[in-house]
Amino acid sequence: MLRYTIENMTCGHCVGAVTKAVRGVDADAEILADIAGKSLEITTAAQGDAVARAIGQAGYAVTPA
Ligand SMILES: [Cu+2]
Repeated sequence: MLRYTIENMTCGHCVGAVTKAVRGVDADAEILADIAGKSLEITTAAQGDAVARAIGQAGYAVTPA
């Protein structure tokens, strides 16, 4: 499981955009977002750096949590 802090994930739209970015790397990824905690848990077989890069390219400030 991957766990990230995403500082600028502030609403449902952001969660949708982040989810889309992650699914672009792994269509079967399971994503658990916590807007209040600015955290994201991802169950995926994909490489963490590929997932983080995709989230970053979508415009989100992603750091490992
Ligand atoms: Cu938002």
